[in-house]
Amino acid sequence: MNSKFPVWQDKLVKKYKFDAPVFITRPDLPVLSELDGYLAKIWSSGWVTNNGAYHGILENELAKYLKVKDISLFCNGTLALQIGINALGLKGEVITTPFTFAATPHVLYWNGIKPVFCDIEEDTYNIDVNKIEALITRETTAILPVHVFGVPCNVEKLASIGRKHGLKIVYDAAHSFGVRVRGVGIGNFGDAAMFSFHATKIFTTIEGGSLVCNERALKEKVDYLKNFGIKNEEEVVGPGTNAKMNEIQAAIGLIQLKKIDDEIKKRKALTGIYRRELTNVPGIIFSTDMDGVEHNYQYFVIRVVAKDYGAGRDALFDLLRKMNIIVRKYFYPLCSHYPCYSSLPSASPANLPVAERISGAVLSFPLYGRLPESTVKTICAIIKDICHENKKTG
Ligand code: T4K
Repeated sequence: MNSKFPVWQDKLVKKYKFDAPVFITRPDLPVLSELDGYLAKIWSSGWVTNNGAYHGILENELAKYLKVKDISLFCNGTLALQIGINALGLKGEVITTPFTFAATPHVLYWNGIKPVFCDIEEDTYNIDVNKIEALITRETTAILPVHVFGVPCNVEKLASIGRKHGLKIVYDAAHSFGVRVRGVGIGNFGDAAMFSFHATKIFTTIEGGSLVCNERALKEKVDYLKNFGIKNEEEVVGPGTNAKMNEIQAAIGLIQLKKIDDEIKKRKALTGIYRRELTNVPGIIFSTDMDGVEHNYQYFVIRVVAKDYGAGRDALFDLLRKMNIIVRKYFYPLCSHYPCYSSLPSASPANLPVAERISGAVLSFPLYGRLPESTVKTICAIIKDICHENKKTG
């Protein structure tokens, strides 16, 4: 425990400790009986994967919900992005953010592409559009921005940089299911966009993911590549892999889709409680809704400013963990710190001052539809009490 927290911490732990861990997320799984009808149909058809009936229905339903022309389904988001990048023929260098999950730079690595890390914006934590152009070289083929925590990137500026320099834009939209910018589904921006359907995401097929391609020819290609490159029984168009979504995943997706608006509504209400309760707590910073954006409330993330809160992020993390609140340091460490990337020139901390500072200060809090309001209120009371004790004890 950080020495900034003296003996009063034991009192707080005794007062507030939860009996069971409170996780940052929990999947809103369907009641088992809801699956029965779907499973019976899958069993009786004997068609369990490779473009089955539910797979087709889910593609159509998701395209409607996400307000995109069409969509391709995958066994996870990482392979969706990896295949999309492959299908676009990207090579050389791709500019991306270090403030993301490991999968983002890894999909570049698996395509033989060098990630070039760009610093992030102070307020959105997304790639800093004003720092991208300085990183463009003759080797640059694309930009891979992430809508971090579901907060949209500056899509207009990214599109104009892409046009000006002839670069593709591929979005890692893993966190952004259902987000709309001025009524436009977020998947419509860029050449392609990936949504993750992992168990930790607001819309889940347990493992799963999707790619929105903004050209029909690209969708056709990724659909072949996720199925070994097979076009038909006698034609293989390229060295594909196996990244298909199966029928059980698709059936779960169809059930989940019926509940998604309700899940977002509940998360919005809980986010409102966090925001109301934590306003005016010194040293606790969090984002608010953006004008013209329909948010999905995938995560609730705070930033701790140690000099104002009285202690830093790591001390708060340790104390909350003692209380069985399983907060997460998304995203720490930065991807640029991983041994596989740290020797890249762009990974130098001196090039990424904002990302370095923010990564050392962020903390993700429990947020999911069936999280009780009372738990959120208790967590906020704890954050305030800790601040109060910090001030008292100096
Ligand atoms: N790009 C970005 C920006 C991403 O954030 C991700 C994934 C991807 C790409 C790749 O998409 P996928 O290939 O995964 O579709 C988790 C997820 O595994 C990962 O999907 C996600 N991002 C990342 C942000 O979070 P971990 O290692 O933090 O997960 P884990 O196992 O610690 O789970 C977090 C919490 O979720 C647990 O404390 C409790 C809860 N949980 C988790 C699982 C697996 C459950 O309640 N039930 C579960 O089954 O990575």
